[in-house]
Amino acid sequence: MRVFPTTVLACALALCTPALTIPTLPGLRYTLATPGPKPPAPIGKQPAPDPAAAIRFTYPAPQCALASVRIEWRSLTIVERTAWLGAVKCLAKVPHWKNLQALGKTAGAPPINTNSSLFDDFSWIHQDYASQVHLTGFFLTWHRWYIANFDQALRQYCHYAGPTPYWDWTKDSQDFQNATIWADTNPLWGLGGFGDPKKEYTLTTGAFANFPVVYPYVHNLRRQYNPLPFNFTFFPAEYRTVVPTYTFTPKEMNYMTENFTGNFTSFQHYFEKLWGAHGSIHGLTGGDLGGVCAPSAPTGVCTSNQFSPNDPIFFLHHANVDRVWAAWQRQNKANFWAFHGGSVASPNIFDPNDPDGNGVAPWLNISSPFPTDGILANARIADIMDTMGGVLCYTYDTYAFSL
Ligand SMILES: *[C@@H]1O[C@H](CO)[C@@H](O)[C@H](O)[C@H]1NC(C)=O
Ligand SMILES: *[C@@H]1O[C@H](CO)[C@@H](O)[C@H](O)[C@H]1NC(C)=O
Ligand SMILES: *[C@@H]1O[C@H](CO)[C@@H](O)[C@H](O)[C@H]1NC(C)=O
Ligand SMILES: *[C@@H]1O[C@H](CO)[C@@H](O)[C@H](O)[C@H]1NC(C)=O
Ligand SMILES: *[C@@H]1O[C@H](CO)[C@@H](O)[C@H](O)[C@H]1NC(C)=O
Ligand SMILES: *[C@@H]1O[C@H](CO)[C@@H](O)[C@H](O)[C@H]1NC(C)=O
Ligand SMILES: [Cu+2]
Repeated sequence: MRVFPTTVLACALALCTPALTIPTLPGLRYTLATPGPKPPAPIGKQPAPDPAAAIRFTYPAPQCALASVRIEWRSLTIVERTAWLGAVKCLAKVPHWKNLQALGKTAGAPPINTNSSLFDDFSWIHQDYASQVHLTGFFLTWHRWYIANFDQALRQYCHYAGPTPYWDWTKDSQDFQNATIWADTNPLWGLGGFGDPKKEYTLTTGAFANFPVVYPYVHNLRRQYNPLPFNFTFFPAEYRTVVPTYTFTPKEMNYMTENFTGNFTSFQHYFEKLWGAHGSIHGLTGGDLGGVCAPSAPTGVCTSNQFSPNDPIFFLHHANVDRVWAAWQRQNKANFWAFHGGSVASPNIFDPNDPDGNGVAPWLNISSPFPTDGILANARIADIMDTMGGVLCYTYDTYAFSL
């Protein structure tokens, strides 16, 4: 249900000036205004914006008196859905950012394709930094910053002024294949369904029908439902039979947000472990979101499986990952500023209680700067811990989970 007037929703990130009070959010179990103690060390002034960056935020951030409200995709109006999908397609026409730098150097990342778009650049930096931003202290933190930058790019380059959407996949946990998220095939306001089996599962419905992407090779966007994404030899036998839809039910999200108190490492690890909720959404959706190449892909180009942001639904998926983290942060004061993590991925990826589950030394800390590849705006972990402070100014319409 939509509960906020459009004028409030249209108040884009960093553009809010009116000193209105935040409305009471129905279904909200947590208190927004009590983020608990600030981090122990003062974080000082905001870093200067990088003049070479493509994406710009206002530094220092304005006081977050009125946060923009992120809304579930299916609660957006048709006009808002059309505008968001149009803005993403616009970003795919904005030329490649020429100052993009290959700083991440994850093995297998494809070379930069200069005949591409700013949209493709976002997909590329995820591949370039894949080994630094997964299974490390940068998983939740960097992805929060990454999707905020994508959102800002839609506003900065494509004049998007509507709410930032998220995909509450708990609502689709009963029957993922035939979920309502896939049901809208309208070319203007639909996300489309799964791809056409006769065309290697290329998407032929919705706004992204035949949507061209360039990584890891030039192809059109694919989605191929895969009910058992962990049933292959990479996984130890005990994980191959995990039923993915059980990992992202409302009950599971309540379990996650109500446990792991003060323990950022164990919370993130439970969420990000390869057979967990985050991975299940990638794997079940398959195709580009699952990091899977088509059988007809040229030999030798599929050296990375980290091109999942090719599918714009990535940004709706990760906004919900972000929402679950934000819900956990709001559950207990001990959670709000909790951060711990390494810069190198844990070697024990199949340990269900891996104490190194979010990385090993060299350690990250609350002042660690995000990797940007020269395209994202500069910020440090401390600047994004509070979605309504630092450089951010947003909240979610609800932090509750229900079918
Ligand atoms: C550039 O990319 C577009 C879209 O992928 C493609 O249609 C076009 O042929 C490419 N041009 C060159 C010179 O590669
Ligand atoms: C879900 O959709 C698929 C493909 O359209 C269909 O084959 C299948 O029978 C449906 N399953 C259910 C439970 O409705
Ligand atoms: C998992 O994969 C194996 C090997 O391909 C297959 O024999 C088995 O039937 C699969 N399990 C399920 C539940 O489909
Ligand atoms: C974990 O979550 C469950 C269900 O949400 C709750 O009943 C339980 O008390 C929690 N456990 C701890 C140790 O907080
Ligand atoms: C967090 O939980 C993990 C796994 O249960 C445990 O090994 C670790 O000691 C905990 N860390 C803290 C700081 O309590
Ligand atoms: C925090 O981590 C960064 C690297 O991410 C490092 O350069 C810095 O020295 C660390 N600061 C402290 C206080 O340990
Ligand atoms: Cu990622």
